Amino acid sequence: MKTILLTGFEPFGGEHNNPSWEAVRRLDGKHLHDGSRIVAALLPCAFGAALDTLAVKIRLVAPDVVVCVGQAGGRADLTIERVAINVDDAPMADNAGQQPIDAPIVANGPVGYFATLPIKAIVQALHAKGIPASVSQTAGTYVCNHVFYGLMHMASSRHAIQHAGFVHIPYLPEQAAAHRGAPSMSLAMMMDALMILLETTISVKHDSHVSGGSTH
Ligand code: PCA
Repeated sequence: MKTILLTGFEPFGGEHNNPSWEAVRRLDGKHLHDGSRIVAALLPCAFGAALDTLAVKIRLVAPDVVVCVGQAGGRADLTIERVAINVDDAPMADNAGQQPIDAPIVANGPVGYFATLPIKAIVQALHAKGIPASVSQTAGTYVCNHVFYGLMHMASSRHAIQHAGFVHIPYLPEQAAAHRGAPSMSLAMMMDALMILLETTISVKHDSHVSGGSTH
């Protein structure tokens, strides 16, 4: 039985809600098939503060698995992030009014970290349930990548964390209605997808050797 820390973000960029928190908060206290328990936490959409909050939660919850979830408006499917990079380059101010440009997240830290989730097996498990999903080769350079990199940096020295990674999810239908032509996914499907992702993470011993790559 494991403890899973699952985080979502507060709304940003003028949105009224953030699908990541809407989905994650509804999974708080839920159990996986083996009895592992989910603990949900909300992160501010702010450089620095988001990682401070995550660090406090990790200390309090002592999780075996940490998965952070964020909104990627415009993406059409659930994207399992492969790699976090050591740079903040914000295309817009965060919720605290900060807009770092080309700043390292961890001074002298490694250029990048790979997620320690079975990203290919997760995509396969989601497809098997009819849920659109793919591996993503970039989590961007905004607050989500910042949190992903900071999480992997913490996990690299906290060996109790067996798996850690990041997932981007599309807009909710009600958000897409305000962004003409933008793709969306229902809240129920997002919640199912996150449960499948976690079940796969704790049950798969070796990730699938299938391509999740792209040419761009
Ligand atoms: N998405 C943003 C930050 C918070 C969120 O939900 C991002 O992709 O960086």
